[in-house]
Amino acid sequence: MALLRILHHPDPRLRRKAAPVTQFDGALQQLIDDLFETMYDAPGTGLAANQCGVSLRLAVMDCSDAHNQPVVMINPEVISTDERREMDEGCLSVPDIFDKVQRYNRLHLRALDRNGAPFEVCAFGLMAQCIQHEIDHLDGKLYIDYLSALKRERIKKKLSKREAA
Ligand code: GNR
Ligand code: NI
Repeated sequence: MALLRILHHPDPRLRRKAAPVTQFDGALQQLIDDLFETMYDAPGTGLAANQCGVSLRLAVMDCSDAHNQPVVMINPEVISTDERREMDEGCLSVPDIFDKVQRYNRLHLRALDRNGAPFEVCAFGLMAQCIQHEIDHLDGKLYIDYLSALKRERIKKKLSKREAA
């Protein structure tokens, strides 16, 4: 097990579309374990592989209070959604910044588990929000993309200044 380094905005690696996972080998199991360790350590409710510089369509999540409901989603697809509503959101790659974004309250997800077996879940609330947030990461998107250009510019300046310090 190892803690991975989480990339921060505006790192260009966060902007690449991640590639589907095709090999469910030992290296993948190791990566999944490391992502969980890094997510729980952060702490965060989710972590996408490309936040740690690995450009694969894979994310880990745990939206439970007791941190005892680990979920792995590989090559995820959203099958259906309901209406959107405004939710507070943050991101480990955009540290210490929070804002409101529109997210679907419920969605139906299809994905592969860590062994490559397909599963489907209906998620709502924080879990649904987290799934949308992580799939955005896999597509090279960040939640700040939904904010105004002015807000985004301010956030980039703040984080760039901090990285340089
Ligand atoms: O820890 C996290 N909290 C969170 C809160 C609201 C919506 C999404 C998230 S995910 C975030 C961890 C993270 O950056 N995952 O990519
Ligand atoms: Ni994030």
